Amino acid sequence: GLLRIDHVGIAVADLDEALRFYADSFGLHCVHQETNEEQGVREAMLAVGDGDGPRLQLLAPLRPDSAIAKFLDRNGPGLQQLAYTVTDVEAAAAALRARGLRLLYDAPKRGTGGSRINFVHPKDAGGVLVELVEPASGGTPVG
Ligand code: MC0
Repeated sequence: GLLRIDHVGIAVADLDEALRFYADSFGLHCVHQETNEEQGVREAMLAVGDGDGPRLQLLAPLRPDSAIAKFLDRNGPGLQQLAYTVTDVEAAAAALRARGLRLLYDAPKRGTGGSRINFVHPKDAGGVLVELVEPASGGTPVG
């Protein structure tokens, strides 16, 4: 099942500019930054409050043909995805497939910090791109 909200992803055109905006306007700071070539993104994770809860993920495109670039072209900057932590991404994906939802990948891909990820197509999830995240640690609940 879904353990908790892992992060909320926001598409931005320029990562450095967005990081300055979130620091200056909301006092939110980056705790992790990484480039994911396969996903075509530069991404930053921002902690909220004590940092134990869900994070904010800023996603900037690396290439014009990437998912984030397409999203920005269509919608402009804004909420792009809702990610849930799961213990076992393959099991979670199989359970959703069995309920008739389309998963984007046959097998998990690599996400933030060595996590394993898959996505539910937004058309099968009420207009929300849902990401499943199995953390590198194996999804042990925090707190
Ligand atoms: C597209 N649609 C969305 C959407 N993206 N609806 C809600 N949220 C989104 N983010 C809607 C469009 O408006 C359109 O609706 C329909 O879906 C188009 O579906 P499509 O033609 O099948 O697909 P595309 O080409 O628009 O691509 C959407 C898709 C793509 C979700 C398949 O973005 C994708 O593969 N995403 C998964 C990978 C990803 O997002 N990577 C970046 C984050 P209408 O009604 O106009 O037909 S990387 C990440 O997140 C990693 C680093 C991590 O967290 O660890």
